[in-house]
Order: sequence, then C-alpha cells, then structure tokens
Amino acid sequence: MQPPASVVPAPSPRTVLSPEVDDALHSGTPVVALESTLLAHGLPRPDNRAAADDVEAAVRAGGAVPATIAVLDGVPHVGLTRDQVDRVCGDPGLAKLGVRDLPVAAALGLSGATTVSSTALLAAGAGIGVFATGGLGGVHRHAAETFDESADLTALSRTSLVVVCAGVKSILDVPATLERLESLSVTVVGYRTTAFPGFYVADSGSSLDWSVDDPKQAAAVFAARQELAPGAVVVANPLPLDEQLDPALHDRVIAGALAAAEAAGVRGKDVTPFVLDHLHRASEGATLAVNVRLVLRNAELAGRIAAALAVIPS
Ligand code: PSU
Ligand code: MN
Repeated sequence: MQPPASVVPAPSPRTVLSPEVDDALHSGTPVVALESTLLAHGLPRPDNRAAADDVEAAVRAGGAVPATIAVLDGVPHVGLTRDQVDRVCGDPGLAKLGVRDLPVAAALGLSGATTVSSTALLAAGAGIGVFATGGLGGVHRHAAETFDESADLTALSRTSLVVVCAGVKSILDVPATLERLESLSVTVVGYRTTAFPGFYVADSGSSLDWSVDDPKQAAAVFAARQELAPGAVVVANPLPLDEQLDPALHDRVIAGALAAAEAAGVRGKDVTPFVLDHLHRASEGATLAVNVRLVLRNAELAGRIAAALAVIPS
C-alpha cells in the first residue's frame, strides 16, 4: 500500500530525497529503506563498500527502489549517490546516530550513520513503508544491571512501517527482547516459520505465535496494522539451515566476544559494533560472510513485500 501522490507525507524540510526515491514515492513505485549503521559500524572496511552496492541490488532484484539513509553535514539523506555511499563506508570517524542524536547532528552540521531507530523514523517520515536491516537491536544480556536496551525497540513502537530482519542480534537476550516487543505492541511474524530466527543461526530457540507464507500476506498484515493500530510489523526472515553459521562455532565465539567487551569495559552504543567486530575476527570472517548474506536476503524479501504493498488498494 504505497500512499498515493496526494498523501505522500512531506518529509521534514531538512530531509533530502534523491531524485530516484522522490520520483518513486510520487509515482507509487515500491521503495525500501536501508540503514547505514550496519555498513559503517557493523561491517569492516573495505568489505562494507561492496556490501552497500549488493544490498541495493538485492532490493532492486526484489522489485523496489533502494533508499539508503544517512545524515551528511547535518542533513538527513534518503537515497544516496555513489560518492555519498563512499563517504558512509569509508569515514572511520562517522558517528552512530539513533533518534536522540538526530537533532544534535542536524543543529551542529554533523555526519553520521543511522541505526534501525533513526532510519525507521526518517523512512516513515518520507512515506516509505518497508525497511530492511540485518538484526534488530534489543535487550542486552545482563540488562537488569546495565539497563542496556536498544532504542530500536521503542522507536518501532512509534513508527508505522514493515521491518524485515533476521530476528534480533544473537549477542542479545533474545527472550527478553521478544517480551519487550510484546509490551510495546510491535507486531512480529516469522517468514514461513514460527521459530524466531537467531540472526547468524536459523533458530534462536524462541518461538513466535504467527507466521506469513509470502510477501502478499506480509503486506496484508501491514495494511491491517495501519488501519487498526498504526505501528511497526517485524517480518523475521531466517537464514536457510545450509547458509547459517555452524551453531557450535556460534555459541563459542559469542561467549568470547561478550567476555572481551566486558573485560575492555565497553559501554553504551559502542557495545554492538565492538562485539560484531570481535566476532568477525574470532570466526576468521565466518560471521562476516553470514551477516552479509542475511542482509542481502532481507533486502530482497523487503523489495518483494514493498512490491506487494504497492498493489493493495488504499
Ligand atoms: N544489523 C546488522 N548489523 C548492525 C545493525 C543491524 O546486521 O550493525 C545495527 C543497526 O543499526 C541497529 C544497531 O540499530 O545495530 C543496534 O545498535 P544498539 O544495540 O547500540 O542499539
Ligand atoms: Mn545500547
């Protein structure tokens, strides 16, 4: 259900849409938003640059126009040029911006990559209904002591769009994250499964109440959500078993990465990038390859869901 031209919300006057994304939104062509934190802080340079192109190509293969989102010199951009993607992937000093950081970046003219929380907000503000990422942020292990819970969760409770992901990052407390998503009334459906995916692995060990069988059903759930109680629909898309990380290797490297973060005293928004980087090294690139693969699969499915939404009469 792509909004017709007359009801495409006017993005904040400070947000710049690329000509291709602007045209697509006004002509009802399906569009998928992509975040930039996974490129800038979740994948190592220089591999992140090829991944950025591949993710955009996967959205196109699914039948939609990609809109990668980042803030450059204080201006939120929805849809990036090649040079802008080079900047996002190449600048080692680029900030990581959640929703609360956007006003600071805008007012001070700073640049940064957007997380799930801020990408969802900017995408929905521009009238984009579907967003693809790798894994959501969520409740960290030992959150009872650290209070570390990703702003992704509260942002999704306030934003109306479909988020395609491979579950939540498996470095987290997955059952606690699912409880919070329930409290926040975020709709969660599995894609062809009721086993909640575990990011690098197909099954996190937690289960879901609902699943959808195809992009059309996912689009119908979102259309109903917009009518009944606007908010987010998470479509959790597992890796096939033959593409997942070996579960024994998974458990071993995750324990090591979390212990390393603890020993290094890493806190706040540095935790996720630190742990992902540690995993890529400790697994000799195995987690990196799986991470890229799952993002590509999510991007393609998101493209197909956006295409299905575009033909639902609104
Ligand atoms: N998915 C990935 N890699 C990532 C992320 C998602 O495959 O790096 C990013 C997203 O931007 C998400 C962020 O919003 O991790 C979560 O960070 P935090 O735990 O600090 O909220
Ligand atoms: Mn955090």
